[in-house]
Amino acid sequence: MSPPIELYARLAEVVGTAHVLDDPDVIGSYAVDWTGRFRGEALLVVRPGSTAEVAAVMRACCDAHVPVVPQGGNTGLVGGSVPRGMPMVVLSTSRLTDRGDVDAGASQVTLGAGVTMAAWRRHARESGFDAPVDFASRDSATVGGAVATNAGGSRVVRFGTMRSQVTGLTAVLADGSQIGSLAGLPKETVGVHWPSLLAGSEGTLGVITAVRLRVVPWYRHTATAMVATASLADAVAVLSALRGGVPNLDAVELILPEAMAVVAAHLGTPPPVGDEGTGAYVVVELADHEDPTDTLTSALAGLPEVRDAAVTTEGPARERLIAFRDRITESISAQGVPLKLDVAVPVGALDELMAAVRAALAAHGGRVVPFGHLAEGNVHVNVLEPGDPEAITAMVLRAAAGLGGTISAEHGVGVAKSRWLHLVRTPAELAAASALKDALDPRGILNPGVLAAT
Ligand code: FAD
Ligand code: 2HG
Ligand code: ZN
Repeated sequence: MSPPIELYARLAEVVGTAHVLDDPDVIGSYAVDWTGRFRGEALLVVRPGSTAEVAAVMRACCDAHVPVVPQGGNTGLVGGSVPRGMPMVVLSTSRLTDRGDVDAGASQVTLGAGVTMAAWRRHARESGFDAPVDFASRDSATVGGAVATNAGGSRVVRFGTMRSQVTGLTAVLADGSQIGSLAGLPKETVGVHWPSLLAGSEGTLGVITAVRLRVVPWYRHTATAMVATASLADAVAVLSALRGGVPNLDAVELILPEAMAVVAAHLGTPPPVGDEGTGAYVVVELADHEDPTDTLTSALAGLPEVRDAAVTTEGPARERLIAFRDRITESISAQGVPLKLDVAVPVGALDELMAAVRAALAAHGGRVVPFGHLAEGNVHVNVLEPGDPEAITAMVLRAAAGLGGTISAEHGVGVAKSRWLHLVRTPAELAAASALKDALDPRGILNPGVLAAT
């Protein structure tokens, strides 16, 4: 479908013709997601360079009743970052890359929404600080996208999810009005808190244009261990012991044997620890101003559930070890387009969750590749060649919800999980969320279909 000529002209007037893309060969990549599972049709791609330009773009699209998908690095895994169902304008944040100086006294920094997670970390480190959130798509994922999805990653055990890092933001609503502040006041109580409202809203309530984020001390020394246990229950026992008594815990990640097999084959290297009897692998990191290797080694040595362990410090040896966790997603994609389910349950219910997952696979076919973030009871249930994706999704999401958990821990709901929202939200809650959406976006032009319960 060709874009309306008047809309093209109005957008070009706002951002300049170089930043309104309409060549089908160029805009095709903006219309398919990272997994290759979700694709649609982009009417145009528009790349505003400031909050004022984002506001003018939104006013133009609102006047024309044309839907808009905000897009950052397009690394989202739930289909929320690309057009779907109908042709849409893709609003790319790739030019919103301003970076303020790190404010050491406040331990905060202001960044444009299109700054990548890796650039946030680099920028913080240049001033002796660090970014508290990290995950494998860091080179492409943007801070705006990470706030919009309330992303998690490996350091949540220490610093919390993206939501906890936002002390201020600016955003543009569907009609082009601008809200928010970048003052970053640690204390202010004046009603609606825009960061709280927009974190996790997945581009449905507003386009985030800049964020004021916390930075944390940069611990120059990281000790990393890969531990093999006989079972998932033993892995949870290791987690409990570490949480109970080990300082400076920075990550406690989970790899189940099927995922270890896939990533080890992809890397062309056998698992660094464990044997046939391994039921779970745990990646543990401590980060501190002094080398914490001895602390980690002695903590693990005292645990009866540890069958085997390898411990490394910073440098190539750590990179090799961490690749077994960081590169699982990539190794799955190398084998095909997976069904991705991102569930979490209280850690004590992980065994039951995995029993339900395996039952779903036995009943409906597919190869499960499970891994995740042990400290948050978050399992990424990836399924290759799913026999009946709908039936598997139903069983796994119902099991997670039934165990007191959630259907989306950190990737968001997008379009992939929207019809399952009723499992974790009451009719009253869904009605309130829908009323909020209608109030802020009465024409329904911001990311239609995303987070929309059906
Ligand atoms: P996009 O993918 O472009 O968009 C994601 C959603 O946010 C969409 O709904 C979009 O409309 C909205 N959005 C984007 N920018 C804005 C904005 N400025 N204003 C309003 N809405 C916006 N996630 C984790 O939580 N933990 C992990 O450990 C993790 N590991 C990953 C590893 C790999 C290899 C990959 C590919 C992904 C991983 N993810 C992980 C997913 C994570 O990269 C994304 O969810 C990320 O947070 C989204 O950032 P993005 O800039 O790519 O946003
Ligand atoms: C991770 O923890 C990411 O590595 C990606 O959240 C998860 O591929 C996935 O399912
Ligand atoms: Zn994850």
